[in-house]
Amino acid sequence: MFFDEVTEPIAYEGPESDNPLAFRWYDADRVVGERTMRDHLRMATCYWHSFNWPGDDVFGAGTFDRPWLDGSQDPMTAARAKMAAAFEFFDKLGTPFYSFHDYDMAPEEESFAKSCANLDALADEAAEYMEDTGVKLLWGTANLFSHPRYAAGAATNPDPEVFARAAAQVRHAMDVTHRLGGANYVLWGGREGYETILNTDLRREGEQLARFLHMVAEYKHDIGFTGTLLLEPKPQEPTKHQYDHDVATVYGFLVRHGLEDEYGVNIEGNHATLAGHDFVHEVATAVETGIFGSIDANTGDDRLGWDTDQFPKSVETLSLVTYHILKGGGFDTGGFMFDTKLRRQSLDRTDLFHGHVLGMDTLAKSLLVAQAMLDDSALDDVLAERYAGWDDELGASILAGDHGLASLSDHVVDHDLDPAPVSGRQEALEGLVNRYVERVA
Ligand code: XLS
Ligand code: NI
Ligand code: NI
Repeated sequence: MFFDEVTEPIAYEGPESDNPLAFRWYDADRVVGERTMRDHLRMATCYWHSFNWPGDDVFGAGTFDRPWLDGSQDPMTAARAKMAAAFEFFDKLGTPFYSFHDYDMAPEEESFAKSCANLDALADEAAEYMEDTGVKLLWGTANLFSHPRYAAGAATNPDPEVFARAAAQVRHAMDVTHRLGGANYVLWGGREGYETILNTDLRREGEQLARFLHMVAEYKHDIGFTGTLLLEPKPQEPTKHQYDHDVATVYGFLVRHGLEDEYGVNIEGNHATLAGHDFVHEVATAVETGIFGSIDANTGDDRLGWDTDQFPKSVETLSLVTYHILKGGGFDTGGFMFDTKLRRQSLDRTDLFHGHVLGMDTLAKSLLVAQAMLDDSALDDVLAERYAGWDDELGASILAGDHGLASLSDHVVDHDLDPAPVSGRQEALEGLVNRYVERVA
């Protein structure tokens, strides 16, 4: 046992509870609209920040109490201890899913074949833990950014041998994800970007990336993997310019290369704000373009311009996000995955529970707010009224293509048109959303 301070699974105790290790809003079996909270939110814990990261930063060493990361152990023994800790945590916390990178789970070796053998052996053990605990895999992915060989990119590397190495790695990570019943496979292109245009051929790198993504999609069909392929947009960090800048950029790239039916997006809250967008903007754009897939549920700091990956805590922000997800029909294969890091001073193992309980309760309460707004058509009615003209004769005939500039010009002159501006009522609507947040129960 690694989490001795938490002896029982975290339980729902209701909003009045002061127990910091109980849920005040997340009541897994509670039915909200047409699904239980568990099935709506499909929450997942991540292997990397939670179990692989010792709490180091660019200025200092690890601060966390993580015995399974003890570097003096044999790497496979340490990986097994880490897996035991991870599944004990998932089970006590009650997130129904988890996610991992290949080399979070298994130690990477100099030889690719040996790294694959490590991962295969550990994946077999993960399958047993999954069977015993009922925890499922939301998604798997390959780490194509940590090793120095990927410093200049994986698929977008100037050296085709690096491309080949990345392809081999993704193939194996997809095989393992498939074997473990993963609901999705994610590609985050942390190094698929560039530092300076002086050494970068944008045309070549774009073509390389498209070829890579076509190969991944072909392989998915070859092996009969039925999960969803997801790209995770991020504008920068670690590279200065990342090609998957935001949802709209990814959508344009997919359409340009005929990939829009093969890929969706995994939208991360902190990446949205790094791109200069509201989190909900990214979600609404994905829903509207038909590529919404999954969420990395985290948040940045209001004043820090980097990916701090904090646990989500704003019900207001997440209510709007969840509202747009519900409007789009809810999650299909995706879910809310905690791609979240504790602060470096949150040293104790139990702090991992505090972070996740905070995030899970925030999402659960947000779901209730979103469902209430949906049930009352509160925001839908506003839109219907605001755009009503487009359903009337003039609007409909414009959209149907019955007009050109000349005929519209005649229309304006004939009717002496002088449309009056109307209020957008932003503050009234913000107050409306606040009332939902206040009154939810
Ligand atoms: C980093 C990304 C990463 C992906 C998985 O910023 O969020 O954690 O989610 O490779
Ligand atoms: Ni992420
Ligand atoms: Ni991130």
